[in-house]
Amino acid sequence: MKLAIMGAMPEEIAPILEKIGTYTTTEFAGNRYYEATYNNVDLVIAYSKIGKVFSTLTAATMIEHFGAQKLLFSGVAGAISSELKVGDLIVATKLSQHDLDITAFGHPFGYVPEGKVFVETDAQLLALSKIVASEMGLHVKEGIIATGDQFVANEERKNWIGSTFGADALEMEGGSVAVVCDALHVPFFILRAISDAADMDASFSFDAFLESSAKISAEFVMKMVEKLG
Ligand code: 3QA
Repeated sequence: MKLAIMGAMPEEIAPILEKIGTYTTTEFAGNRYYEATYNNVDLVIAYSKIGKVFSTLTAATMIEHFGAQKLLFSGVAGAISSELKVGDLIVATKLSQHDLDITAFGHPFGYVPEGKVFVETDAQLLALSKIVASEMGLHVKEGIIATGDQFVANEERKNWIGSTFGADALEMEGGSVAVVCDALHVPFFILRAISDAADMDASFSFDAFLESSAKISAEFVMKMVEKLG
């Protein structure tokens, strides 16, 4: 089985590469892809660069060029739900694109013809994450993640995303990765550790906690990889 592990920023995959130790590096379409075998699982690992377009390119490349059969995303997110504090983990049950807007034609936010507002994640990977969470003695929230090409640092925008999509957290890649995996029938899993609250202090909180939260997410994902072997 070949498994893809992706992040958006270098910091999001650094702890994973460190844990794996040795890997080969291949350049493809403007990104570096790292390949290794870990616990009998063939891995392809990459960070996409920030946003929906780059993450779409990377997810599609991992599947179509590198042959990944499952995909796990590890990274950080801004919290919408007041339950979520810096360092807390959230697993997406489904994802939407909060900046996709053809409402002028009477469609709901996040919808385009032949698409869907929400893309659901894989039930088996979700179930596996529950086992890993209990083994690690961690509380992992399951919830809706909203994705858009915006770093949200605004209470009003954050609350709008929360009420429009019922979202618990927001970020900039999960929703596009979900579309790719859904279309290509590749089971996928989106995990994020909170780095900020998407409010006026978000950029400071993000800078302070990117590394530590990315590490929390990466450690959890690697425990899942161990179970998939
Ligand atoms: C933010 C990263 C992008 O990949 C999405 C982090 C955490 N908090 C968020 C928020 N709004 C939207 N997304 C997030 N990731 C990129 S901008 C910082 C770039 O620094 C999730 C996320 N509030 C580069 C240094 O100049």
